[in-house]
Amino acid sequence: MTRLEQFGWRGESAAAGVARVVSAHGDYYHLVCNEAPGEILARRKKSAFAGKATKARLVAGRAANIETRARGADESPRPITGDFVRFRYNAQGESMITELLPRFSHFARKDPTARRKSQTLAVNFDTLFIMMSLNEDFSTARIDRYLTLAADMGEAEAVVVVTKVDLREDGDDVFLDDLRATVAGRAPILEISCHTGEGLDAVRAYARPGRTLAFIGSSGVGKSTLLNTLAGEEWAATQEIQEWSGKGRHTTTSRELALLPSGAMVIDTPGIREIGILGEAEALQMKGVATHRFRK
Ligand SMILES: Nc1nc2c(ncn2[C@@H]2O[C@H](COP(=O)(O)OP(=O)(O)O)[C@@H](O)[C@H]2O)c(=O)[nH]1
Ligand SMILES: [Mg+2]
Repeated sequence: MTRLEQFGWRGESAAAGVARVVSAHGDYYHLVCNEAPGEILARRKKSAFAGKATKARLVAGRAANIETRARGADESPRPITGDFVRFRYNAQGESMITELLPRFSHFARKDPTARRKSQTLAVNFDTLFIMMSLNEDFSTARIDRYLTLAADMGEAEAVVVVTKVDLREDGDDVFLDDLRATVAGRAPILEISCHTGEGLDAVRAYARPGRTLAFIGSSGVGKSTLLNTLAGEEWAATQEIQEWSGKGRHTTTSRELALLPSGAMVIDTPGIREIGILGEAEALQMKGVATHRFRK
């Protein structure tokens, strides 16, 4: 198996000049490819991605004008974490990304800042884990909206993951039953706890070699904890040390693609505060039901 295939590539086996983005930092990217071991540093070729750059300059310049330009604009034509790209390898220094390859799956939300532009959260994943914790964060309406957005995400399956079930209390069955009725056949529902290990075998069944999982959900639901759990304690410890020394790449301030010992990959996304379609309050009012759970 080539290095790129290890990272989920399903095209021509000996592909040259193709890479996968494992992290993105503005114009700079970390890539994995068949040309070199480890990660290589690459830059976007300016002329190949000119549209977006022009737009970005306009945003900085004239905010009023951009409203009209941004509306209806394409979803990010720039590569993001998880993307496959064509690139020119440079063994001596920085390589150059020349083309974004088609995405087989894509999950986007509407921009919460009302510019009506959608924001791409994850691409090229096989399984989308829509995560929500069994505490104050619990909202059946929100999961409903995620599933609506996921309906046209491409060649991938959605899985609803209820986290922190170790915090289960009497009466929570009402909320879980409501969730089951709403999800009804659109996706499996896993109930997990990284603290007790409950339900983790079901998660591991998705973490097969060459498969990419994307974790989405509000900040604090336990996405990074699940990644650390799947990756193993040793891996997590290494990450912490790297973070401490300033070299860490898994702080989830941006999206990162991590290769697990099982051979699967995880795209951990930063927390999502707001997700498009309908405002949370509106959705609750429309349904006329208390889908939120409040403690104390
Ligand atoms: N009780 C409980 N707490 C958890 C569990 N998983 C994560 N947490 C806690 O939830 C908090 C947020 O977790 P984190 O993984 O950073 O969430 P993220 O923002 O989605 O990445 C941390 O304090 C975790 O220790 C769990 O299974 N049970
Ligand atoms: Mg996190």
